[in-house]
Amino acid sequence: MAKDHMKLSASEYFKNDKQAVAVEPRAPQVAFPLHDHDFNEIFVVLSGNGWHILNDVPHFITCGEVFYVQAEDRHEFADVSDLNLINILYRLDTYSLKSEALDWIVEAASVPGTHNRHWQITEDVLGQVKPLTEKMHREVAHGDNLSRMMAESLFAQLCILLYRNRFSTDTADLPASARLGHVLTYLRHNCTAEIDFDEVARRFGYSLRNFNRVFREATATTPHNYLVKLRIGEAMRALRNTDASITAIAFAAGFNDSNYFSFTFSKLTGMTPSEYRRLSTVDWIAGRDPPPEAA
Ligand code: RM4
Ligand code: NI
Repeated sequence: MAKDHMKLSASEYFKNDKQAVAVEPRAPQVAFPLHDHDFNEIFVVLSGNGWHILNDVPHFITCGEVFYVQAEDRHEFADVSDLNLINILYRLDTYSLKSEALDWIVEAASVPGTHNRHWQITEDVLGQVKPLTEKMHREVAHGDNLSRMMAESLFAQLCILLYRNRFSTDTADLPASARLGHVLTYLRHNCTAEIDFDEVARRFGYSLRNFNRVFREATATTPHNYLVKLRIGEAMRALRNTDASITAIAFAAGFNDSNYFSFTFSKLTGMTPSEYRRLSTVDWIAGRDPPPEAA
């Protein structure tokens, strides 16, 4: 059952008909109801956390995560906490300086799977993204032809930067500030396994205290709460896509007690796992905005 959703139009966000790129800093990104667009988006999370639900699939997102969202994708932001992101909007019909890196991003996104339109960049790359997008933002504001070209070329650079850094590298030689992104990737890919944070901190070169502090500053949550949300996200996907038993799903998601799983699940979503399973749309997040009026 398709749920009502808004359709955002380029005319509201692009300065003029010719412009191919728009920059929307979201500091904060507030909860934003289900919508699609007639333009595409690439957004980068700068800090904080929240749920990003993309085509009905919930992702608990934090700092350094990059999402590529196509015009016809339906998505929303919910249950956000100090979520801070930069959203780059673009459209292909007027984009004259098209770069190959964008083609690769688009191509990767067309391969089915959770990680193909979603990846992690490290703090040092984030440090390069910020000035680039700020500059883009200033150029976009002018609206003349040269600024438009400049904005497009900066956008090409951004695509190259994001694409070049989407695959994990060896973390051993990275400075401390650049390691957190790898921790987050590691947790996302291993969240269903048993995780010992002492060991994770050590593995990525932090003392436990320093680890907790750095983690909190970047994500506005604790490592433990982050892990629980990742596991709940896994369980939600399994509840929607399989008919495995709740107990089996709880264990597969990394919980070792199915009562504790159901308790945590209900606390977070306001409904039991089986109630959630029966829902065909994502009405579950406490405090989410009511669906928009149909246009
Ligand atoms: C919203 C949110 C949406 C985007 C619009 C333009 O705050 O970031 O994803 O489509 O802005
Ligand atoms: Ni959007």
